[in-house]
Amino acid sequence: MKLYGFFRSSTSFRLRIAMAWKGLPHETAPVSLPNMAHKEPEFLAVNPQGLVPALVLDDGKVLTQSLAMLEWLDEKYPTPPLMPTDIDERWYVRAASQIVGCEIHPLNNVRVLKYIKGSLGATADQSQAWYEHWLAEGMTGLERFLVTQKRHGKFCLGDQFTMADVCLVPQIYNAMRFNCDLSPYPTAMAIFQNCDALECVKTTEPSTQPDKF
Ligand SMILES: N[C@@H](CCC(=O)N[C@@H](CS)C(=O)NCC(=O)O)C(=O)O
Repeated sequence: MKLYGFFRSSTSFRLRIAMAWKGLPHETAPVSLPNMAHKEPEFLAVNPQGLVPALVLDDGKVLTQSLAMLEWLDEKYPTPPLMPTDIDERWYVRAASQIVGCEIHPLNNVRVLKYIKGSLGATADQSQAWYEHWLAEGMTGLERFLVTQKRHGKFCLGDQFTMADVCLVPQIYNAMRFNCDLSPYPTAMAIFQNCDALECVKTTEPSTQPDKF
């Protein structure tokens, strides 16, 4: 398998964590977002949407969209799992994953920040304020979700490492890079610290990647 990604892309980081968790060997193919390599014909031939990550399977099939990819990996390689078996718990893990994947990440993506700065003329401070606002909205929602659901433990779902944790970790790395105040989210941050100690995170975090700069 060949994973196309970028070292500090949080959706690429999700895939790296999941593949390391499952011990799946793969080739890494860096795609430079600052150099717009994701819009070059070579990469568009892999993912016509022009976004990372993309996973090329050994039979040539291409998987895109990180949340769908994580579930595919879990169905194809079920051990160790990233999803619980109980349907209520599966809902819970998907809901927590989607708070990050649908409520935070899409609003703070590279192309969104570029658009508000480039086409709409926002200053660097305004762009930072945008990032912090949507991060806070999403993280407040996630913190409340974790606290009121009362299902968390060492990880989002008790002591079981799941897709929800796979989504949480890269988002926190990203928020730290943007110097966001994460103190209002003690539950999520305690979970993050536990995840950050895992080998599958330590060996895949952005600074370990060959394309880091
Ligand atoms: N919903 C997609 C989002 C993919 C995505 O937006 N990837 C970012 C990197 S984290 C990207 O390729 N950005 C390029 C750009 O915004 O131009 C997924 O979960 O895979």
